Amino acid sequence: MSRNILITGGAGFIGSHVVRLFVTKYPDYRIVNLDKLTYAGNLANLKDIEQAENYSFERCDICDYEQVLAIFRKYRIDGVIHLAAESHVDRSIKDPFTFARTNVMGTLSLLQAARVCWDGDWAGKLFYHISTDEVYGALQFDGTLFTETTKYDPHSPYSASKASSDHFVRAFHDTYGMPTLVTNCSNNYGPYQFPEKLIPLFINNIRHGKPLPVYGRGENVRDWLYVVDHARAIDTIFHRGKVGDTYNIGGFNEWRNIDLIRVVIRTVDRLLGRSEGASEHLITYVTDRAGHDLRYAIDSRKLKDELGWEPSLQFEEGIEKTVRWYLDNQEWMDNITSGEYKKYLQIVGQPRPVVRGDCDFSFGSSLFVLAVLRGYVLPPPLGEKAGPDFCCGCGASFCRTVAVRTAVVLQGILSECFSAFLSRRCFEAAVRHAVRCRQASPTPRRSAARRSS
Ligand code: NAD
Ligand code: TDX
Repeated sequence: MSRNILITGGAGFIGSHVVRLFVTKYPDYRIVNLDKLTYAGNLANLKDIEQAENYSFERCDICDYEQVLAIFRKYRIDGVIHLAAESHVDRSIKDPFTFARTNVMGTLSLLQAARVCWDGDWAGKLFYHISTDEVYGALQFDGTLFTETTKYDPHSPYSASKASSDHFVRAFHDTYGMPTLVTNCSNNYGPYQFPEKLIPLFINNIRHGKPLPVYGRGENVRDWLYVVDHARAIDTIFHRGKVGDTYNIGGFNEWRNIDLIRVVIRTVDRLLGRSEGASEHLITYVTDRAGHDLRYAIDSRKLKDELGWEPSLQFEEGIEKTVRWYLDNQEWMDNITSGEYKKYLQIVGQPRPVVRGDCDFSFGSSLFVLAVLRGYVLPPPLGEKAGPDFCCGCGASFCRTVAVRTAVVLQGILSECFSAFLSRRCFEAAVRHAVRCRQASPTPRRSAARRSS
């Protein structure tokens, strides 16, 4: 049967895999890729299929209702697979308006265009909306999983905007009878992902010997799915899913960020001919993401039981393929990490390294940080070299030197901070104590140099 399918966001990461699958698997279908080509949209992702006869591209903002309507009419669209979105949580924290505009208003504009165009003739029509597991909020470390009936509880502006768009899709089903489907998928990884997301960012940084910014303690858990398996699931659900229903898609593949990062490091090191783990020193703990969801994990048994879909790749195989792809496609990476992306990094700045209590951080250097926070004037070279952002990731020998010297110099403050430090046996707690003390009396009260002499 011939179909005219509109795929939005087809120049992005997941969208490009969906477009490729549909263009090659269904030569009778006309596949129209509608994409605004934001920083995340890249037509180079589709180089291999752009000449296919059944493929068309339309540059369009989904929020531009009139243009969307014209595209629906031009191609007599009868099916929509809607992926276009702002998709990066960190960006949503900086700029929530753009997320509400694209993800909520853009989805509404598409729904309304479909409603007007299809005009109540729903036979053979489908509006399939691609969503995320993040709408369900965060799980504890208790083995529970998100199911299709888990209550929505979004925490970031990104997930709030996706949750809102999911509600609009269901509202169009319930109110107008539009045939809709919603799927909520876990974290995807694989080729063509923009390198602001964890896995491609880290592969690129390891290659270039740049720091690997691990948010918080690296203990957050994500459930990873190879992107081609997500595209396969979308194909299955588009053709055989129950209209009006919701399906969760996941890999049953949970990883703590820090463990995943170590796997990525070992894989990149090996494929670059370095000794495995040689790049672990690049791990840099940084300030945590605001509202960072602790754990995501998807129960996709409904999809397996009803439609027979399962992930096809083991994680080790998927990561190996992914790392190889990024290493073999350095030009793709170089092209997108110049220009707009560089500007974005300048605007948001680099995450701040933080002092971590469980790393190789000695008692003396802890005292040093406390002293800086308390406003002591330190003797050179200590005062020049380090500040309150001082981090053990900056070099172990320097840490040790500082530790020994400051332990001597700063004995004077030991008694003041001793109880806070020892009673909690936690360096971060001691720093918080020092910050509170400093807020209470912000003026440096004496010079450590003078005291030590
Ligand atoms: P992406 O950021 O890589 O791609 C988004 C695409 O949408 C880009 O091509 C961009 O140009 C386009 N776009 C953005 N704003 C647009 C607008 N106003 N008009 C038209 N096009 C616009 O995103 P992705 O990771 O491929 O995610 C695709 C979809 O899947 C999103 O809806 C996302 O919420 C969802 N999702 C992603 C993941 C994941 O792990 N990446 C997991 C679950 C669900
Ligand atoms: O530099 C980093 N350091 C770090 O520790 C980055 C970019 C991320 N992280 C952490 C945050 C998360 O716990 O790694 C984890 C994964 O982060 P992202 O790749 O940004 O993904 P996440 O926030 O989990 O959201 C992703 O999955 C669900 C996609 O970006 C969403 O579009 C999708 O809906």
